[in-house]
Amino acid sequence: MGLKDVTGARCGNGEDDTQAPNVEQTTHRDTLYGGYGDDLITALNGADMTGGAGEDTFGIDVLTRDWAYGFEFEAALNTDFDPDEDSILIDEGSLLPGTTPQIVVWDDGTGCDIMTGDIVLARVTGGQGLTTADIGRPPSLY
Ligand SMILES: [Ca+2]
Ligand SMILES: [Ca+2]
Repeated sequence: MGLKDVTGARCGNGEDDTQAPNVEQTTHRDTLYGGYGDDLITALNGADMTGGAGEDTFGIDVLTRDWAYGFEFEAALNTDFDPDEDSILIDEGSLLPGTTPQIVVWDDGTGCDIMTGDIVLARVTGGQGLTTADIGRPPSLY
């Protein structure tokens, strides 16, 4: 949770456009916990996700039109990805046009970032063995 500046906004303030508009957006970051059993957990515009036991599916969805409006979002965080059980889906519409998801393994080898262009969509603890082929890309998660 935090306050985000809205960048790129233009406000009419006379002929002097050097004064930054005083606009803020409050974003609420959810914490999602699956617990026992096989869960589908979807983060919309960033959330903290823990699947717990079972074969969990983690959905990543970012509304790219919100980026276009200048909003920024923290990457989704998956705290307990288990490659033997769990899977990841990224809403196709969350990818920047013309890009495919890229995997960047963390320096300490304990996880990875899933990128679209130079934007981190998700940080996946335990995802260091992921490949692009492991990530499902449905046209919509809803
Ligand atoms: Ca679970
Ligand atoms: Ca699990």
